[in-house]
Amino acid sequence: MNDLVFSGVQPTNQLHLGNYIGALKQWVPIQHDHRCLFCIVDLHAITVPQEPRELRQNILDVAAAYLASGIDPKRSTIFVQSEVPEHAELGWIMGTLTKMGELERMTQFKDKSAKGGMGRAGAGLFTYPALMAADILLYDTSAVPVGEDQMQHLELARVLARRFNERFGETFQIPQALIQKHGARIMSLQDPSKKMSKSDPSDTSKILLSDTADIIRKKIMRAVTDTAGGVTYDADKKPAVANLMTIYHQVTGLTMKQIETEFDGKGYGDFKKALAEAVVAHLEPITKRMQEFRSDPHELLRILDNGRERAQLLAAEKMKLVRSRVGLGR
Ligand code: ATP
Ligand code: LTN
Repeated sequence: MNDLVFSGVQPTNQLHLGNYIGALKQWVPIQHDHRCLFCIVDLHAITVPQEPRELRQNILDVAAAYLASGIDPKRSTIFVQSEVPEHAELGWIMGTLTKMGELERMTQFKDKSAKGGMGRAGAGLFTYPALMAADILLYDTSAVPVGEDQMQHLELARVLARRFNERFGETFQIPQALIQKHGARIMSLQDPSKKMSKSDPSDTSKILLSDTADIIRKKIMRAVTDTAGGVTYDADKKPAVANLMTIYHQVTGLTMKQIETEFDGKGYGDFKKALAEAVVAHLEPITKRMQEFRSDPHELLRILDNGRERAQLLAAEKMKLVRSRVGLGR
């Protein structure tokens, strides 16, 4: 049994607290007992238009965020997806095994293509999940720590692994999703029915990893709450407060019960003040380390070079087997 862990983030816009809690923060402890690959998925990023200069900066920003959050390049491999061309190659093969109907059901595609209509969406946006399956299967990944929004994509990766194995013989490990109980879906601070999202145009809906302490305080004090009072956890009846409690739980380590006890008899104002200070205290060292990594690109580039070499070795070996199974080449 292989125990490899793989995950990735798209270098689009700025990372927010949802990305940190749902993905990065979850990755840090896993490194201690698993081999880990953490990828910056730039080929996925270009499924919606990106400004080339900005994309290149965003790639380094994501690398800096990984490191600042506690990913240790001595333990884990950090690399850029497009620098290991086997991802695109296996993505193509996975695309040939994927049914149009399976892709049409993907809620992320439906959401992202809704504005301009399906006919205008790029074909890459449509086939995005086949490339994601390739990312995962290329390394015989056993577990993929992600936020809840990626469950559907991961389920397809499992289906494609089984389909390939049935058709061409045992080749790929079937990966599992690793989803947290509290924190897999951090919601918008302005609308608790929507997930906190990079592409949300509202600044106050999300806390960015690059926000200053004052901006974080302002955004949290302006976050919507529910009409029913009291800091008690009820995701159905009080979704806004449940979301803020989830964030508090994640940044302090307190359980929901402990949080309820701490704020028993107190109002939302007191809770939000404490939450703001806890988020600031948690993010401040991360934001600072991110800036330090960004001010020394040589160190970042060295880490990414190293990561590419390690990932490349694994990917090349796996693709040799895949090509021979499928009958490609001579
Ligand atoms: P976009 O809004 O452009 O879709 P995104 O905010 O979803 O972007 P991604 O790069 O697609 O960001 O996601 C990176 C990781 O962060 C994934 O594992 C994803 O599941 C997780 N993630 C994204 N948003 C949230 C959220 N609100 N709560 C928890 N995890 C999240
Ligand atoms: N689709 C993911 C990013 C992603 C990914 C992966 C995550 C691409 N390839 C492989 C885990 C494993 C997203 O966050 N939007």
